[in-house]
Amino acid sequence: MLHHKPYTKAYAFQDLGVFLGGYLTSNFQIIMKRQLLTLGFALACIATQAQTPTLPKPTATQVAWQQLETTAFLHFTVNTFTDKEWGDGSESPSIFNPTQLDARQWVKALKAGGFKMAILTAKHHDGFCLWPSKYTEHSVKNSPYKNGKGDIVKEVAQACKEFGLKFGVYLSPWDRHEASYGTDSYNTYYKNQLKELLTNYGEISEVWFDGAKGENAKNMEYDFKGFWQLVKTLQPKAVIFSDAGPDVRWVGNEEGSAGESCWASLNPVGLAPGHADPKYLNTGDEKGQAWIPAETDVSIRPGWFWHEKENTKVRTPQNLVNLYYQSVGRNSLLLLNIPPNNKGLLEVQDVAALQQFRAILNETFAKNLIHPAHKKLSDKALNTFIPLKEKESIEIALKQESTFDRILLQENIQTGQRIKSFVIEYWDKDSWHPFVNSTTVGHKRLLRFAPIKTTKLRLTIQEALAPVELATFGIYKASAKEIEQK
Ligand code: FUL
Repeated sequence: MLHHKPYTKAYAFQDLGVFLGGYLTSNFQIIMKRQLLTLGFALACIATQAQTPTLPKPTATQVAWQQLETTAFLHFTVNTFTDKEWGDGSESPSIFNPTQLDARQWVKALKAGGFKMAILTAKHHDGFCLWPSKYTEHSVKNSPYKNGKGDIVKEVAQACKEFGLKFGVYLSPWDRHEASYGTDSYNTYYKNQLKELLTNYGEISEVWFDGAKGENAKNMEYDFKGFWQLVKTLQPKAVIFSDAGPDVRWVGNEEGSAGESCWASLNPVGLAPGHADPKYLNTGDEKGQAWIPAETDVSIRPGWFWHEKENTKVRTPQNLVNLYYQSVGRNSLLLLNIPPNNKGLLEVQDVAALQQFRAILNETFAKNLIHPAHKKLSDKALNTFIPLKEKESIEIALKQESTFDRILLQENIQTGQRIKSFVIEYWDKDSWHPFVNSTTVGHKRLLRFAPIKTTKLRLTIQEALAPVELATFGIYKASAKEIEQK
């Protein structure tokens, strides 16, 4: 490992203290010398602080969340039976009748697709609850499903536990059914329901606060602070999603694309659910003082809910892999929606696409071609890293001359996100040739390029907010199946 101690202003001030102190020799002078040394040290501390900006850092929960990489959304409600995307709240619970519902089938398919968490729409904008809430009649308890004895939140939570996935809930603040909506007492209604979800279903790992607000929302002032406080109190390990955090943010579009440059940092002042510039959310902000990484939510189908006519429009495995590069590969997290159908099952084509998506990724990233001597860059640990300063380069040898077309970089985000721009060159006969010119890295940067054959590479950090901690460098040859068959 390279060790660097940059000669900063701080060291210069310390040296000044030593230098002045060196002139003084008597007892009095020794006291003076000590004082000067102390002065030098104090100046050194001030200068160090002025020089190293305080960059935001993630909490351990945020790091663990980001490492999940691929998570799943399950959109399911009365819309599944009415062929709509947004219900208006007037739907009768009697239409909700998924006769073959099997939450284990859902979660098993997600597991095979490598998804690490499932987030269920416990309540969408139509107000219909997938659990028998005490606070409304508009729920599964008045539906034919299991003769009103069903609890789909419970079934999914249990299936997640069985298959080792984390579980999260979406509880839409916008409610087009509830009579108290639009008055302050709706906040109490909402908190009561949130409390049911946070206390009766085991560990909740993410709570999704949607920003949509519609026509009956004119006077509604949501008590988001109170909602979030409840989550922090009842499920302290859960991350809270909304457009602008507090823990994780929206990526700013529903097409599955994080910014080409994507900072986990953000300045959330003045932002609120439904009130944030999508472009700002898409790239984040290198000057942002809060760590609020981007979550990329996108559906495997054109709609968020199941529609029979969209059975032929399921994304291909290659298209899903593309989404992975555009989200996880740009310092974000993929939240892919796979909607159950009106029987209560995931469709076979969706299940097959998930499984093949994961097979392609597994094949591509099976073998890192880097030389084993670069252990710190090839082990999976974040805290074994190579420190690199701005303008500094590192040569990276391959195990043997090989052809490859993918590179993976990771920073030790535990101490923040620092790389602003970098270049990668390959060695050919007697000179270096640049072939990658890129920007942010953060948790993960994936690069795709035409195949290159070489024995070594050179990475140069061009700009960085602070000394870089390079945790991973991966060199791969993509699976042939990644190329979409037309
Ligand atoms: C949006 C909602 O309006 C959509 O129906 C969907 O739930 C999506 C994930 O969030 O704001």
